[in-house]
Amino acid sequence: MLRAFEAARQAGAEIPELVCYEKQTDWGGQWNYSWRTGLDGYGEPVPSSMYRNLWSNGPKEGLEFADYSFDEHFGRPVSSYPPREVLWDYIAGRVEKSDVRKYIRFETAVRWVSYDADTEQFSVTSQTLPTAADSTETFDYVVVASGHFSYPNFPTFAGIETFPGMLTHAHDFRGAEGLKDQDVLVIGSSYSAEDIGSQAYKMGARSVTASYRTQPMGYQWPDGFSERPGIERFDGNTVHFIDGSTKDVDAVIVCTGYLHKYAYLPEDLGLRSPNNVYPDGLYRGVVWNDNPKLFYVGAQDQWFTFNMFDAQAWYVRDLILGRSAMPDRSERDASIAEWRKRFVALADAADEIRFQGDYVQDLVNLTDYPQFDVDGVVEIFLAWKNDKAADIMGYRDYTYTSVMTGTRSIPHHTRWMDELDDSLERYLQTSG
Ligand code: NA7
Repeated sequence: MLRAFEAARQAGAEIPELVCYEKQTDWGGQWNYSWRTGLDGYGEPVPSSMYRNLWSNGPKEGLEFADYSFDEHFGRPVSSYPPREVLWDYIAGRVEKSDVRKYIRFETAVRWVSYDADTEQFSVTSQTLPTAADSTETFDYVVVASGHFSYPNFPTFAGIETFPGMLTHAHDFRGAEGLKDQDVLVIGSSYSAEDIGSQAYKMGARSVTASYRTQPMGYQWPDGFSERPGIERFDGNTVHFIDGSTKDVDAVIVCTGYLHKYAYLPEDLGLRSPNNVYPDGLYRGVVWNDNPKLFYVGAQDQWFTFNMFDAQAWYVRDLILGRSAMPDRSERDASIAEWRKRFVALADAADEIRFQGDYVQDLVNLTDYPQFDVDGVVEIFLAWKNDKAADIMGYRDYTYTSVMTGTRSIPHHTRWMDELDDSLERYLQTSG
């Protein structure tokens, strides 16, 4: 969002006063890894769900910024699935270059936002964590960009209260090294279960069992990795599945997703939605329909990530600057209804990828965000899905071609399965 305004400012536009509140000590959001879980040093909930050995699970060619390529950042081709520290470095390089740190108040938590219909302004009460100093300031617009993968959706299961082994949610999972020689259960069948289960396997778990509620992931898992249906109950460390089978496990990682929760927003401003690609109540996916001075950036579940957030931010910026007109309520309602109609008809992930491509293209067309080959990115994601289906433990060794630069990525010097050092320094070595 700051980068969007800064791009306009650098092109000669007058931009409004900007304040960005950031609870953490540095930028990067999810990519800003913290070893802490639960509460941080100030007693605040730790927002990031990042784990040490996470590598991107989608090709970087799908998320590349249109105005800051990986080539520009690294000065040479790199592989398609960078580890988290490398991706953080890329994000940070771009904002560093655009000089937006000055707008950010780090270690400052927003406590409450309220809207006054008479003054048509928001009051934002925040607290500077190191000093506990409070302040309340007023703003014409508020953009919610605090993400929706911070508050775990943590269901209960019969008997889990006496499970004797390690039990955690994906949100609090920090690394799989401790799972070596363990029998591991992951609950869920989406990206967290897939990736944490794979990490456990990579780090030498004796067995990995994934329990699905609706549909198995269905990959060709290696020996020792299997999928089972839902859980009927736990009995000590024995898991009973609804098909009557049982499995003794040492560790349980609950990968059941996240809640849209915005602790600083009142009921009438807070988005409540399942995790999906078109949450209801947001015009063009970003404008809070009940109060179009409030915006959400990044509220969708996503394939496109960084470049979609960019397209959203550029559009929100243009609405705030008055470059784009805010449609009236009936026009917004009609637009939401049309996109939601398409959304509910989506049959599978490939459909969702194409849908999200159309959504990103729609936003790019409305702004001066650099046009890029969105259909080409859709094709990359569809190829990625096939590559995963063919080789779930090896897909991160595959390479793709950037639609931004035409650069073909290079294979990492070491296969993902064999690479135990996730550091930036190691990544940038030219040989293994
Ligand atoms: P997701 O993608 O929201 O998936 C949540 C998963 O948890 C999904 O498989 C759900 O099964 C499952 N789930 C939810 N509640 C339950 C219960 N009560 N019992 C069993 N299973 C349940 O979250 P992730 O953490 O995997 O991914 C989040 C993001 O991280 C993702 O978008 C990527 O960007 C990375 P369902 O299929 O609904 O039955």
